[in-house]
Amino acid sequence: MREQLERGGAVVALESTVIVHGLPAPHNLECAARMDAAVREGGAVPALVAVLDGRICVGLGPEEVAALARGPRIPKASTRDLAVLSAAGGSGATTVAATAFVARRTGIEVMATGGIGGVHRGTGRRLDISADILELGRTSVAVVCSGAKAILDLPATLEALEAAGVAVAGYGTDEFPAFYARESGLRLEHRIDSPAEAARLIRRLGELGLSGGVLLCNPPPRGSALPGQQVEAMVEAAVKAAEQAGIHGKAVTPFLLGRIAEQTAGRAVKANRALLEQNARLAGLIASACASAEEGQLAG
Ligand code: PSU
Ligand code: MN
Repeated sequence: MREQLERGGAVVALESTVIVHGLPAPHNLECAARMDAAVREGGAVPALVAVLDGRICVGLGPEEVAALARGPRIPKASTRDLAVLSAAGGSGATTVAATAFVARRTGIEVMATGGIGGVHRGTGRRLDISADILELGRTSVAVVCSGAKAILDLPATLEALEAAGVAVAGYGTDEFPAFYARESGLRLEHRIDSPAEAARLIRRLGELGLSGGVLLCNPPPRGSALPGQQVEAMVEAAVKAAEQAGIHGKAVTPFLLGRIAEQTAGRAVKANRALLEQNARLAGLIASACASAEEGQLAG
């Protein structure tokens, strides 16, 4: 991974929270392997990020990935946890926020995930806005995702992204995808249709010296996406259950995702896996396009 970066090759950072907390075993380990392969198919080298015994690791070996997936579950680590864990010799699975920060510091400009965190429903009563939004507002990294997780307040999440200065573009779509579903009814102002176009956008971001990142929103594959209305009904029920159970803070996301997985008899997990793999592949293609654009410029 390091040699690849040093010679200006394409590298894609991957977050580890989705492996530790986002998917049940054995799907998590299988999905990690599929994402790794998908990034390579796209022509790039994957770098899974995690904090292990105080070390901030970029690129894990197969045994380390298997240990993450097998458990015991290490806690979710967002940006604010990085220094604490690293000082105390602790371990953590990095969220999109922490992964973006680590990627940028390492010189990686593209990462892939399923859905980013955002503004939770019911935030009027209890403030819950993911650090993913704040981090992407100050870290110029491109995140290939299927929008924000469907359990969130999606209109409010788009507003928060705007306020934070994060560029948001649909990949082959004019709509903000709803993670499990291809449609949300929320229109996006910008659209990208090829890895080369995405690479140009990422390059401009750097040239203009903008501090924020870009969200490239890739809808889930047609074959496994769930209907938008079904997703909405399930999310509403799951949010009520979380409130009744008094779940809040960083436990909310894993609780809601787990609940939805149960209710769809695995279809949500299947959709989640399919979109993660697809996003990893696209991120690989985009990182490759960025690397060849750079080479072209050096040559020219
Ligand atoms: N996408 C998934 N599953 C997940 C997550 C994303 O398909 O578990 C994780 C990501 O790591 C994201 C985090 O950064 O949830 C957001 O959590 P919070 O709302 O606590 O910031
Ligand atoms: Mn939160």
